Amino acid sequence: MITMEDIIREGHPSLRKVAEEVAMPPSEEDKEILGSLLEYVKNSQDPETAQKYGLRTGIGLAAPQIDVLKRMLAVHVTDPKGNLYSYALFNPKIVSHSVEKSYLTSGEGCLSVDRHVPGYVPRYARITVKGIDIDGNPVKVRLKGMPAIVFQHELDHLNGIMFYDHINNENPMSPIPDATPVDR
Ligand code: K3U
Ligand code: NI
Repeated sequence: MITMEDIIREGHPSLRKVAEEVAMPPSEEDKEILGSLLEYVKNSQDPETAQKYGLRTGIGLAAPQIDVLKRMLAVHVTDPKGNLYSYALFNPKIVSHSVEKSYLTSGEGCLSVDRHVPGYVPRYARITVKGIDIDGNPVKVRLKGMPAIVFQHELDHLNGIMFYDHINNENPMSPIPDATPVDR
């Protein structure tokens, strides 16, 4: 299982690299890695398991964060209505997105960043993502709100981009044009 010791932190060069496509059908090794990403996020949201292993709570994790430069990510997040969005995908890709933007009013956090970085991170308000699930089946999902924001944060990790790269340096809290605020 993945613990905080496996998660690399900002400054590590792998966080700035573009990850490679995963060969399909997925190998057993790649399936194991993808499964372990989702397992981490679930474990970290279970108070007993998180305490036992010292896991920082997360709602997503991407393979480059455990120094595996392959296009794999996991998201496990509940929207305000209580709907669970739980995905583990190989080769995820945004195939369409809204013109409208959104941003998290509380800003974003990252398991690879051990500090608070304030500021609004502009994201697309709605995205459609295609990818391949752990069994090798194609998946197409439409997302908005928090799940869409988390997906874009994790997709950025596959391209060597950190959330704070998107923050306006001069005024981190300046209004983002055509953006809808999202509360956690
Ligand atoms: O921000 C975090 C959080 C934890 C519990 C509930 C709500 C938020 C922890 S940081 C986090 O989960 C990142 C995961 C990372 F770094 F591995 F990508 C995902 C994320 C958090 C906030 C906004 C967007 C993405
Ligand atoms: Ni992150």
